[in-house]
Amino acid sequence: MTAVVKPAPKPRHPLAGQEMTCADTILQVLADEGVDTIFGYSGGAILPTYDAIFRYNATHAKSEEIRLIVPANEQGAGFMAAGYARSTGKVGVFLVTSGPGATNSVTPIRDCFADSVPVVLICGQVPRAAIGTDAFQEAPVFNIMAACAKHVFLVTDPEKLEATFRTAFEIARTGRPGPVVIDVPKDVQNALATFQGTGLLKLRGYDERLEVLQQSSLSDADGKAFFRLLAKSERPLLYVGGGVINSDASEACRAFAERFQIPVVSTVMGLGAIDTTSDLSLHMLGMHGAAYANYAVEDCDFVFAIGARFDDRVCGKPLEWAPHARVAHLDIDGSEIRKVKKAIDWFHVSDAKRGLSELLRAGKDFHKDFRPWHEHVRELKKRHAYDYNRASPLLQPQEVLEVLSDIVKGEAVFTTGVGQHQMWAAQYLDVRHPRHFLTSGSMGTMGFGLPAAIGAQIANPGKLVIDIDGDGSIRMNLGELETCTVYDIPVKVLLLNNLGDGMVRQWQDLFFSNRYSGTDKSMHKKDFVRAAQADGFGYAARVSKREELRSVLEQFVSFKGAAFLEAMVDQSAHVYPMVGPGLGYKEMITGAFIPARQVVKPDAKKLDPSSMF
Ligand SMILES: Cc1ncc(C[n+]2csc(CCOP(=O)(O)OP(=O)(O)O)c2C)c(N)n1
Ligand SMILES: [Mg+2]
Repeated sequence: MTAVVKPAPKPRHPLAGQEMTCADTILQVLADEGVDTIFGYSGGAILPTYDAIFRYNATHAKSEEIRLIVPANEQGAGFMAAGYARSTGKVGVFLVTSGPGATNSVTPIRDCFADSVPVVLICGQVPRAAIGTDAFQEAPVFNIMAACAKHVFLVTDPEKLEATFRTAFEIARTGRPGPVVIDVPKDVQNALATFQGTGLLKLRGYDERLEVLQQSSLSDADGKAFFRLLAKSERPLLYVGGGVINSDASEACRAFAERFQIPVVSTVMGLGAIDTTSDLSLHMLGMHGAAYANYAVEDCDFVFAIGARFDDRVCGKPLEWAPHARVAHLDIDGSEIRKVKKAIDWFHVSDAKRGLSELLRAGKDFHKDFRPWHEHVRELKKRHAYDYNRASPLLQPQEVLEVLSDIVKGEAVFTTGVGQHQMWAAQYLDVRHPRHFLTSGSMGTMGFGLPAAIGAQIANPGKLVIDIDGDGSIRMNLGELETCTVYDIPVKVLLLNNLGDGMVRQWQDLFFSNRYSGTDKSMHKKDFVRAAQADGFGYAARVSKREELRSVLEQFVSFKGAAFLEAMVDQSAHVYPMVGPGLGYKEMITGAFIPARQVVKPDAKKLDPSSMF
């Protein structure tokens, strides 16, 4: 049993000492935590808390209201909360009922865990006395979520509910961020308890690890060792991941790259950590990364991984990855060190922002001229740039994104579905700022784009938010189109329709001799434009002609409300470059339009069947 920690002396909460229902306490803690929006769907076991939202808003000024956004499906609520959190760094909140409400939330919880996104999910649960009886709408939330969340609480003692909620926010945002689930039986929501206004649960293990992390600082010896490695290097590279964005270390990362003049490759999660249009940016590495980024990894002699975890989409063959390089690793999570890439020459466990600032200080007298290496990577960038079939009469998905990027010039928050369109979005959109490219990176969850865009738009009312979606992905949460118009959320949805599950077809083309099992969508009847119109979109259009592309895209992004544009694109386009699953960068294929250093033919036999993921 966890004890409640004695609160540190702070100004007394105006409501401290009052008796209130736990449902009202939940609302008050959310308000104290700065929550301005709850995404959620109601139901029997969570009704007391929904009622508390109504009463809270009825008794508070408009400016203090906690907005409730009701999705079409709880999965949508989870991705809205995730979009809110990813685009701001603040904790996103979603609120669902027991049983099916909770199980519909499993996917976004796992998705948030896999991408280290801070959200709190509040689930109603059947009353305490009914737990374990297979009661109506009962699901073993604790057991299910324990496998997917950073932490799960089942509140059985009303006196501990308040501290549990405050602790949940603390856990979600501290250390390596992640999702926290709180399961609250209905009778606990109705129970009375004394409001304290402060106080956290003591969590042995977590608190201690956090303390160590907060105390950790770069020793002189470690600082010197790092710069000895850099001094020996002629061809250094920064490999930047989502951890840089999560710890708001983008500025420190840019300063570090500039100060020591080190080129930067980024994971899909790290896009925007440094401006992708800057000279030092070598864009994305990995399975569908830039050929020049992957060649730079092949050629470098020192890699500094920051907030990145050598995921299989980057490092399918750890032994062959960066074969000539010494490797340094800075990460907030000690369990990531040597998890995949075993040969690590230097590491430091710390928040990326702090670690980078300390390294900058430690290297204040360091000078080395890497100009020959810059010359080399500049040449790589020029020779092996992203490219596609520009001669085709059919609209190419890449050109749609290229023109869009030229119109918005990096001043938009993008979300994506999952598939080819996601990878083309990562490749062809300029991402100039952190938290401006929101995608389901680790889980690769189709259906993420539209609800994530809604959440990001709510968190950033003044910004242009554009969901780049696929015809397969958008169908998974198509009900959320109506959520845009019900709440007048002016997101822009750009659907790259290639009539099917393009990414799966690409793998079937390359590795399964064009057998389109389960991916032939020629039977489809869906008219997406009419669907958007039916859901109240004031702008819903389709484009398939090159001559109209730019003007239609301009109208689309400048439309004042929610806008939907379907671009009918070449179904046969493939995403290149491609490093096949489980293969090394030597096996990278660049397709017909990107010059390769050496010609590699796709060879299904080379694939290790055990790593066909
Ligand atoms: C929920 C879910 N189911 C299945 C998959 C496997 N999958 C990955 S990409 C893809 C096809 C996506 O199709 P679409 O959204 O049209 O994107 P495209 O590749 O055509 O651009 C599938 C089925 C997934 N990533 N997520
Ligand atoms: Mg598609």
